[in-house]
Amino acid sequence: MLKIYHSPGTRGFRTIWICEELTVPYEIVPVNFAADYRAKPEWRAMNPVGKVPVMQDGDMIMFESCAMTQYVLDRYGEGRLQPAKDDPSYAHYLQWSWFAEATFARPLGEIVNHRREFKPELDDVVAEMKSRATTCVAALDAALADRTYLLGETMSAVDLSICYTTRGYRRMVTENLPATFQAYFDRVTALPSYDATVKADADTAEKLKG
Ligand SMILES: N[C@@H](CCC(=O)N[C@@H](CS)C(=O)NCC(=O)O)C(=O)O
Repeated sequence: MLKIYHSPGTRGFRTIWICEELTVPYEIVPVNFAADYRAKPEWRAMNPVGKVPVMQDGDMIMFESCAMTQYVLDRYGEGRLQPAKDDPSYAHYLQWSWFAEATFARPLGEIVNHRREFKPELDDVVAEMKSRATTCVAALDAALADRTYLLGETMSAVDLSICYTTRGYRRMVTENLPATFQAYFDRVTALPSYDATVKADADTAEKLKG
């Protein structure tokens, strides 16, 4: 069974959600997010830069949440939640998959890192990162103007990945999303798999406390 090494509230949420939506069996291994734990050789052996999440499938161990999503889709998805490579939407499937982490999540991650390292935080730095993230939200809102999901009328894994990042945006920047994007976020997070993922995330937090 897939093992997802996850700390509550972090990017393992993406991997759990994709498994829930595809009904791929998985087990969560709770990971202590404390920096000193992540710096230990035992964790660096799992993730050499000391981050979470990590996923294990048999002897295979990998990090990077969007790569993990793609692995689960390719290995266990049976064609669900992604277009075929010869489908006209495939290029934009790749585009939004990368955008979710490399462009949209990046300024949000920088706010978290900055707040951890700089006390008091530098307001201009945080404002710049918020502005970059808000530019991403505006781009998503515009892209959704004539469609239900980012690739058109069919939901795909990119919608889950983007909505995971949007959780961070709502927490760190603002809960006020532009109307089209808000309706999309509500639609995607109404999936039963989303509630199951929120519960799995909360259960992981409980296990770490206990
Ligand atoms: N691009 C990586 C980012 C991983 C990442 O930054 N994870 C955060 C938690 S969501 C983390 O471990 N941060 C701790 C740190 O950067 O020190 C991915 O998608 O897995």
